[in-house]
Amino acid sequence: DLAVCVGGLALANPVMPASGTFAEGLEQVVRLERLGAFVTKTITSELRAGNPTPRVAETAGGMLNSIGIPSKGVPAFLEHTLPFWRRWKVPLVVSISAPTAQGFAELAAALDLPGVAAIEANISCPNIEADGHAFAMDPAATLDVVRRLRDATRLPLWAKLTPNTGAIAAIARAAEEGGADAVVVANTVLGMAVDTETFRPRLGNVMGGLSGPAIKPIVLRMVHQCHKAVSIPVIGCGGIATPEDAVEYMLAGASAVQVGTATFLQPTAMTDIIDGLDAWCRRRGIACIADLTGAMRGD
Ligand code: ORO
Repeated sequence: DLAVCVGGLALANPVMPASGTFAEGLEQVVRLERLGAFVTKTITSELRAGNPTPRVAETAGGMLNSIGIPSKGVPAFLEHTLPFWRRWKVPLVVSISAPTAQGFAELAAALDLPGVAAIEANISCPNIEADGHAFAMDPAATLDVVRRLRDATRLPLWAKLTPNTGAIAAIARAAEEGGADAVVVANTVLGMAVDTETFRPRLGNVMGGLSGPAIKPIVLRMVHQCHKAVSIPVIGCGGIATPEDAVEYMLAGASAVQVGTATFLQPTAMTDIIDGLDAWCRRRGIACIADLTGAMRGD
């Protein structure tokens, strides 16, 4: 049985896309109705153009991006994106961002709509403020924004944390204290790359977020720290590409997992992982995958 309960939602399986990594069009090759949940690309209230190009650079260990949350705003989301995702009858998690805590609260309040199953507060994007700064780098700022969100919506509330901190446990505790139903660990690792021919940065915005295999051990360690620090569920996100990666995250404390960069390389990565988890559980005689959460031994 692959069913899990995570952050106020009952999911048929623990696999969902990482925000921003799964665009329309993939329904041509992926059976979307098989996913545990969908997470949308982050939306904002205001129109945003996003960052200068190039916005993506490949490196040996993973992918750098500095997209900068381009957004068509709420009306386009309501008219187009929401009806698109509703078609597959899978719980829809809407990722949101705003420049202020109040802005987060107002946007969440506007999204308490039929077909929206939960809110993922993206308080950790490294590509919108100077030097990758984000709310989730600071426990007090995390507490404030999550509290305001909690007051603004009855929907299940997930807080997406940043790996760009030495205080992940304290920040996860702040999110829990503020009323989050789950923490998503984590967004991308702030990095950069330089073109040795042109001497220019390989990203238009100079710095960007690193994702993929390079960050898996880092984020896995953070999932473990958060699992020990809080009693709300932890959703793992960072370099998951195989069923074994997902199992590793669950053993370290994740209740569910998000898959991002792997989908760019293999569009069926998520459903392949679901099939692989099913086979893995059968092989090992594991009746409920939920029992894997935090089952790492020797700690
Ligand atoms: N990129 C990321 O790596 N994380 C985010 O939350 C958002 C973006 C982006 O749009 O640039």
